[in-house]
Amino acid sequence: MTVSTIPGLDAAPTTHAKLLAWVRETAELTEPDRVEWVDGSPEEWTRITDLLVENGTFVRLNDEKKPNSFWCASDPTDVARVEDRTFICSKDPSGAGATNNWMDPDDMKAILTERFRGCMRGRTMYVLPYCMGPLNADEPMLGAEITDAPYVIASMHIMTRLGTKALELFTKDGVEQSFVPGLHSIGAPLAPGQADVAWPCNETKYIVHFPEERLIWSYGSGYGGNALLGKKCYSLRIASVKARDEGWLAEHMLIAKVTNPEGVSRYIAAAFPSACGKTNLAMLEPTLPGWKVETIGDDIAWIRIGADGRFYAVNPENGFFGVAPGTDYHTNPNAMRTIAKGSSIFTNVAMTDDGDIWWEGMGEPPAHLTSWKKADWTPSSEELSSHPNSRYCTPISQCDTRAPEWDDPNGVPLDAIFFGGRRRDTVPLVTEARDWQHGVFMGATLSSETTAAATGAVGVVRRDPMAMLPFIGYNAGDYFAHWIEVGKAADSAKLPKIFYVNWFRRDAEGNFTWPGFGENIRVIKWALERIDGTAAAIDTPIGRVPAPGSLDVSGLAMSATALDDALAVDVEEWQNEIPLIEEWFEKIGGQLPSSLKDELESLKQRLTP
Ligand code: SAT
Ligand code: MN
Repeated sequence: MTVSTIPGLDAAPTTHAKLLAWVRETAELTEPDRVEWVDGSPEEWTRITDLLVENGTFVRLNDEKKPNSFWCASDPTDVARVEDRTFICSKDPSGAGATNNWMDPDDMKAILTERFRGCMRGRTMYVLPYCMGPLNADEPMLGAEITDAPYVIASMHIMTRLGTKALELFTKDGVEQSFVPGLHSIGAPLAPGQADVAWPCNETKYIVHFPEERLIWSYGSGYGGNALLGKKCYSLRIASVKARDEGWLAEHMLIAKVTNPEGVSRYIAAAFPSACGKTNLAMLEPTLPGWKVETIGDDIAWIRIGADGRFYAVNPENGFFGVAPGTDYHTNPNAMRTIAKGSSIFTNVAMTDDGDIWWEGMGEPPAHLTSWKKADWTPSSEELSSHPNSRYCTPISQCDTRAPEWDDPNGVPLDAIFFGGRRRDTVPLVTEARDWQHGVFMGATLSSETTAAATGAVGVVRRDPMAMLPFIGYNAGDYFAHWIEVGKAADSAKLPKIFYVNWFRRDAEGNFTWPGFGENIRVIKWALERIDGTAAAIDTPIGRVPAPGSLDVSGLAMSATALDDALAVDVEEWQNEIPLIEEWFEKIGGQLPSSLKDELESLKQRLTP
């Protein structure tokens, strides 16, 4: 088929020359049956979700249980981000650094061009103009995704500002604006007459970033962060490079507004690895009377220094793509209320016989379910009903606890930054950094046990700096140096205080030492009181921890020993941690800032009896 005959190719609703040229070039390469421009309208949502139902990708849920919502089971091999198939193709390998997979950009393009050739045969090529962050930002952060997966369209309707309203900004004030192009294909062309499957994908996957060109190419997967290119690929990997060049931060952080009983509000950001409770914290229902938490974002924060020298954070997303298992009215009632309103997509959870959804952690299971593998499931089944990385995708606009300023283009001023991981030992419930540099050291050495959010073994301790290990779009050593620099560029008196938390510490019997969830407000309260100067702390070799009696445990059924276990700084455990940090810093190599080596040396000294 010659290109000019591809239906829809010439029906572009924009005059943006670069966008048009890229769409044409991509159609020539991928040879789709037709081209469609996505407009983001409610009518389009209906049309695309109907199409997904017709294709067998979606099952419409019972309107009385979950209105306008859909159940979806992916191919069992396409269930999470693929970190070993994710590449940063900078011109020089040192641009990617030790924590990223690297390939020469020309070599990668040669390989992938052959993969993309003809890869959309028998399918529709969709063009999705979108904006990350508010449309009325001074510099709207534009992107365009080309995809052959209607699942991506439905998901991006929820997760981004999608379609016409974004496309208009491409030619704002008559000037062609820059945008991040993202080419995505599931890599499953259809021969004439070939029947499709419910979740087409390719066994070979590539998630590729060209940082100098601000370009994304993704092949072979239809799932989450591999396919919704506005999320991790743009808003973290590419944005982190842009942020480095422009003096700001693109981080894997939730943003929340916390108001105390006196009515004083503060804003916090918190970085935790995927599937370690960011969404739960962002929507936390405090157990302490009079406290209130409102949600601004649950996964990504873009942090810029304002004219007043403070840090201001914006959530680039428009929806939540949260881990489903473990979410219920006890752990995250606000997420449950948000999805109860409908207009949501549920991927790889179980479906009930009456057309609702179910997953592990929701209490007593029904007598029969359809599992995420589309098999009959009963409570006696050996396998889980839902994949551990199954997800709900739901609009922020439905979240009752969203803060009114959640989409303020200027962002919200940050008073505190929390780093946290999942560690059964060593890391206490909360530690306050002595200063910015020490806080950057805490972030740079953050460790966590791996989760099901990425393919590979679960429960293995790894360093996950600032919870950004899979998302730093450049050399991790340069990234740490950038953190130090950004701290210097801000007003030092207004820098957010940095804290390191661990909700997941266990006692000798393997029980969690801290109840977590809504009780985490107690730790946030202590941190905010530290900022106010009203809570006491004691110095330890690793930082400041709550002085006896300063952490509010009123009304909490918790033994004094359990609290001690949660807060303890065990010098021996930390001495054992040192070689791991040394090994990690070795790995980072020559770009590691000397100030972080100094931090390590002084930590070692403080731990020496
Ligand atoms: O698959 S996603 O990258 O969108 C989810 C996550 O890992 O946080
Ligand atoms: Mn995430």
